[in-house]
Amino acid sequence: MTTSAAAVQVNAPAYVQNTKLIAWVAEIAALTQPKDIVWCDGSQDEYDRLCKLLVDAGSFKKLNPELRPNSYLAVTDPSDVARVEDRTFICSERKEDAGPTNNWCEPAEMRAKLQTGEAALFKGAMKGRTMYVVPFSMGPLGSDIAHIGVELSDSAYVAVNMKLMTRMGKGVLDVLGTDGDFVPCVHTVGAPLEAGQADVKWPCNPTVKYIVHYPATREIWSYGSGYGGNALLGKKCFALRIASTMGREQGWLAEHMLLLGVTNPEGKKYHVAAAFPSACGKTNFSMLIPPEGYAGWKVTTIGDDIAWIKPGADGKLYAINPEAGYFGVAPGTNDKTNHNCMLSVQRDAIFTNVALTDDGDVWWEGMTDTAPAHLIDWQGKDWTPQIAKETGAKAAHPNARFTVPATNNPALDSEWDNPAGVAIDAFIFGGRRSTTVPLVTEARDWTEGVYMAATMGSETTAAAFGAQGVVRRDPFAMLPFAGYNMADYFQHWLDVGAKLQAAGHGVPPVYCVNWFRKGADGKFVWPGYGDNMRVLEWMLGRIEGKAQGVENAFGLSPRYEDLNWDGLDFSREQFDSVIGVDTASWTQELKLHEELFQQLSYHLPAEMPATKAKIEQRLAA
Ligand code: SAT
Ligand code: MN
Repeated sequence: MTTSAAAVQVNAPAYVQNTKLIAWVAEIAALTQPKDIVWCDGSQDEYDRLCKLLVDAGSFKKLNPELRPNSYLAVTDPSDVARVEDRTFICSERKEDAGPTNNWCEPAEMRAKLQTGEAALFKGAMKGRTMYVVPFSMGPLGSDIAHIGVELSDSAYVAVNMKLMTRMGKGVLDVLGTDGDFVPCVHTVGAPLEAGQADVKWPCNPTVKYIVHYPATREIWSYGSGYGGNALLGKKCFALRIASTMGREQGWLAEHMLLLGVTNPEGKKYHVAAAFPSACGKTNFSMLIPPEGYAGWKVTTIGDDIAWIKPGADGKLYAINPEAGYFGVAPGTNDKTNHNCMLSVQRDAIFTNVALTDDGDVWWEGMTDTAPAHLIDWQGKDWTPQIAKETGAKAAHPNARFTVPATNNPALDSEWDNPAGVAIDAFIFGGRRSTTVPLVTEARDWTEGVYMAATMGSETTAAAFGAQGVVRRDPFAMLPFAGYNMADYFQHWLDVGAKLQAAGHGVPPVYCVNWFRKGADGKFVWPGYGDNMRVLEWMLGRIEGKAQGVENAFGLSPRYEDLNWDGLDFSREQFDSVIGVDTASWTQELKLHEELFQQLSYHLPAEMPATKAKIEQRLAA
């Protein structure tokens, strides 16, 4: 420990009573050597002060307050635009416990690299920067389902985003008390400043990134990136990777799912949890506006990305949204695809990597039918429709995001902040597949539902670094987010269902959906967005015992006459092209399921190959 490190004042405010927290802050400060430490109280004053600091540093641009009140634009380093899955590690004691779908490194080896070794990356990593202490609650303060984390970060951008994305600040420390437990999250942009060295607008480490989880000690260490899930550690790192391991031990589920409420014209309300990979429309689905012909129906948002789900004493599964804001994909969002979202981001928003208009507002591809005549693109260059045509330059990065508090959403569900959560009536799993997978299929039982979720495939998107549009298996939409062996994760889902059923309770029905089948012209056949209500209505009809369907090899799907077509011109032929289970395609598809099972052979539940065998038999029949 150097003398300069020892000189950093921890400066805990008097209201901080948790001795473990104070000691840990001191320890991390000694390691990372920030120039000072700021404890975030979560107040509006603090938010405004930090935003001003970011504006003064050139990291934020304040948007025109008349067009976009209380909102900012940040643009990142081109190397730092998405989650880095190949730099994400699950450091369990045993490699098998991380499983073949995660990167693994022995904890001691990783600790040497990050903390203890001669050239450990976190040593002095915060030099010349302020370390923010960001206490946050994932879930309503004091909820039985909620958990507390504290993120130490040298990024003011992270601190202000955490204020929007979580319940952040002093209230959390009150709940933490003198001896409460928290998940320690350490984050640095990995760009220490030497004395006199000028800062850049988006500090990060362009070449070295580590997103590291130690499930045994429930720690998160993130180095080198300032972006999204790499840096806002409450989100994927805690609420999915660490929480999934907690849920496995404690009998609950941490899922990459939106949560919505849907109320029918009779006033009966249902709650649905739906898993889709990143950038496959969870935010849009959670804010759906029922189409024409659906008078009296209402969809309300509880969450748009993550659900924590616990079995209650009554045998129902209760879910909360651990987050308090939305970090959603901007491109493609418009008044038609997601009107509620457009209203949500009308003010109080932080935009990252979208384009700037000449009048100080934001724009992204798909926001309006016609692009503005001139923009500054996300890389700070002049952009015109002509330049775009000639060079293919995007005004906004395809993974450009908005951060906005949930309370801005006009469709926010009245129960969204209920500490008890909402009882789940149905699960949906959906991928992005231009072929093969039908619009909607009901699983015949829980095991078949787990199989559908486990074998889900999806075409990759810009939400993660790497090639796009490639089909990969994304079990439960959790491929990048499961904190332990994926095969054990399947088993955990089977166990949760088995336990409920053994106690004489029912389990929610499980559906597999695919909004993304394409026609011969390469265009999506299903209109999607608001029209997804038709599929939702069919599911609720099934729950109520009113709606019909027919069995196919995969499960049970509606016929044309089983869906409500009021207000939509969609032919029987079009429907056939999105609902069919084609034998040749499914024979091929099952080979990919088999590949997944080969990969996950260690601890793979026997129910998985058994269910596959049944599908094969039905296909052959
Ligand atoms: O960057 S995030 O991980 O928060 C967004 C996503 O990929 O879902
Ligand atoms: Mn997500």
